[in-house]
Parts: sequence; C-alpha cells; structure tokens
Amino acid sequence: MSDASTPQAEPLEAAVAAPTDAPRVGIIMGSKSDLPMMEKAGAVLAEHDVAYEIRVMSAHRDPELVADYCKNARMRGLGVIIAGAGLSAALPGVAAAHTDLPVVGVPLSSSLTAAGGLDSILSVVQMPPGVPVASVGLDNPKNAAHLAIRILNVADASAPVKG
Ligand code: AIR
Repeated sequence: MSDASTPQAEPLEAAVAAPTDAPRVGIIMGSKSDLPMMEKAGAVLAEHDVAYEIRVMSAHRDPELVADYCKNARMRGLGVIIAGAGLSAALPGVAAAHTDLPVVGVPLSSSLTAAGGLDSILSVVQMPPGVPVASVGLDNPKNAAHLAIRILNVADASAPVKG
C-alpha cells in the first residue's frame, strides 16, 4: 500500500543499467602535446560507434591523478584503457599497475626522443611479468583503437576469466 508520500523503488533494470553512451574506452596521454596523435584513436572508436573519453595525465607530472583514474576505471564502466606517451613512457605501465583492465600502450615519438622513439617503445614494452601492457607500433594509435574494439568484442561475448 502506498500513497503520494511513499517513495517508490525504481525498476531494478533502470537502477543497474549503465547509460548506453557511458565510455567503454579511456584514452589517456602524458601531455597535451600528444593530443593530435592520440585523437586518431578516438576517431577510429567513433567510426565504430564505441563510446570513449580522452584525458591528459602524466605518470610523472600527475601520478596521483593517474592512479585515481585507473583505480576507478572498471567501476566507471570502462573496458579498455589506451595509454600513449613519449620519452620515458611510464603511463601505460603505471596504468596497468593500478587496474586489471587491459591496457594498450602507444609509444609516441617526441622532438626530444633519444633514439627515434626507441626510448618510448622500450618503456612501454619492457614490463615486468605480472603487469601486462599490450603495445602497438610507434605513433600508431589507430591500431590501439582497433585492438581495443577486438578486446571489447571478446569481453562482451564471454564470462569473466580469473587471471
Ligand atoms: N611525458 C609526459 N610525462 C611523462 C612523459 N613521459 C611525455 C609526453 C610527451 C613528452 O613527454 O607523453 O610525449 C613531452 O611532453 P611535453 O609536455 O613536454 O610536450
């Protein structure tokens, strides 16, 4: 029995369903100077109707922001993090240290690179066992987006696997 003063429970579906336009992919990068390159990942996701968000946060300059973002990523509905950085490109690895979501690293070249981008490639690829980062090629954020789409397709079609 209820009257106008009794709050009615929302239907369960409405309470638990995530908004359909909630971002599934988080694109993060170490500097605003990386944005023109990393926006290419966003363009691929948009072409495939995958909702994403794009943020600048440096593993070295904003370490607490990176940690908070990555710790909350799964709870916020993200399924994959794409992380791009140049030079000593710690961002993908630090992201993977703070989330169990798949992290796709994008090594970026930079005007200050010591070895034509090899510095960032090695920083992204040479992760210690147990903290995985998938890497695409130098300056290839489009492939990071294509890989993220494939990961989401697998994840959405199967039950979670312990690991
Ligand atoms: N970077 C920023 N914080 C840590 C790193 N490794 C990278 C950025 C960018 C490069 O340093 O990802 O590729 C130069 O950054 P900026 O801000 O000087 O242009």
